[in-house]
Amino acid sequence: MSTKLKFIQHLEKNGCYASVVSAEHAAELGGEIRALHEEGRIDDAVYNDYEMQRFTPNLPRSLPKAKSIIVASVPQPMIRATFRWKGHAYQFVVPPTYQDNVEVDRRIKALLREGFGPESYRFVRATLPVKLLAVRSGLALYGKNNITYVPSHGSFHRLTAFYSDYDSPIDNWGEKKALPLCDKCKACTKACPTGAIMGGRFQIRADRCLTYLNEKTSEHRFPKWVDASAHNCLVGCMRCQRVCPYDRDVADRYQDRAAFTEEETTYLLKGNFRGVKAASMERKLKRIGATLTIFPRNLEALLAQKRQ
Ligand code: B12
Ligand code: SF4
Ligand code: SF4
Repeated sequence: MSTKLKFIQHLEKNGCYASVVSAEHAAELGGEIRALHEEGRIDDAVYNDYEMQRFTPNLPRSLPKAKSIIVASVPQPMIRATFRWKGHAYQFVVPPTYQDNVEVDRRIKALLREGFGPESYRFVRATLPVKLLAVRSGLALYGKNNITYVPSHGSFHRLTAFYSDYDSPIDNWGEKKALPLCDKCKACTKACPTGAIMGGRFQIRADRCLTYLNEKTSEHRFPKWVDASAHNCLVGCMRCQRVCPYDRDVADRYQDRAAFTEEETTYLLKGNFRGVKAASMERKLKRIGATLTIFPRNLEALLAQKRQ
């Protein structure tokens, strides 16, 4: 784990973790992901869907002389929402990290300002492959499910990063490391409903990950090879985290944030969202970290299991 600079201690006192590396590593982070794509280890479809500037990072125009990158981890629970449908109430889950991204960034920026006290530095949000950054900075470890883990919160945390003009005396850059138990454990490989986590290769097949499929807009139907029993969240998937021994202590961290009436559930199952009603539903969905774009497909898939 990272050496404890004063601002890092301040974040820890407030329940978050952080580490810092030299801004010179930004290009390296992007280069590593691009190299995997060039080797054919990231499917073109996944790469192109998520590429954007995070895999070819540039120092921000507003801070061209950034000296460091600060990466932070904020604990997050699963979000639960209740849907009333045909006289029953069903609870469906949205995994950690779908919600509150803006609030998380604001909170970390505020904690950084407090942590540095009178030394006033600038913090500009960095678009980077943040798991790789977190692991190479010593903040987190990779699980074989390719999600990152931090002490106390397991994989239930959101990562965010900022470029800064803070010239850190420490550059926590190191090699990638996996969780100690991953060597022998096969729990996530067995639990993955789509075969995305493979024996013999650490890097997952992201194009097979259920999350990749159910984050797409609803007109993209699920491929035939996805079993109807695979679906387990309103968006995303919790199977490989639920079985992980490092998530044992956080597995019951839920927040109940919304309840949808019979009428609202029927509306979400109809699709073709427009007008004032769509706008107000979008606002309600935002509270649980979801958007209208994934309806009706994902809700249909979950409710279909209840009918069986
Ligand atoms: C694209 C993306 C996806 C894609 C592709 C995921 C993937 N694994 O590539 C899809 C849609 C599938 C996805 C799914 C999910 N995602 Co996502 N996703 C991203 C995004 C935008 C970029 C990730 C990326 O860089 N992928 C490229 C691949 C190649 O990088 P990588 O997974 O880190 O791969 C490394 C390992 O394979 C490792 N490795 C390879 N071999 C070996 C060998 C050893 C020994 C070791 C130690 C390591 C190692 O090296 C690779 C990098 O070089 C980030 C946000 C961001 N800005 O970074 C969020 C992000 C990674 N996602 C996140 C989350 C939470 C998820 C889900 C868990 C959501 C869910 N519950 O449904 C799932 C998990 C799927 C999974 N098992 O990985 C969080 C992760 C938080 C955390 N705790 O780690 C992020 C950081 C968003 C956020 N800000 O919180 N995601
Ligand atoms: S379930 Fe086992 S193999 Fe998978 S990430 Fe957790 S410890 Fe590693
Ligand atoms: S999120 Fe689900 S589909 Fe994706 S790797 Fe984990 S268990 Fe497999």
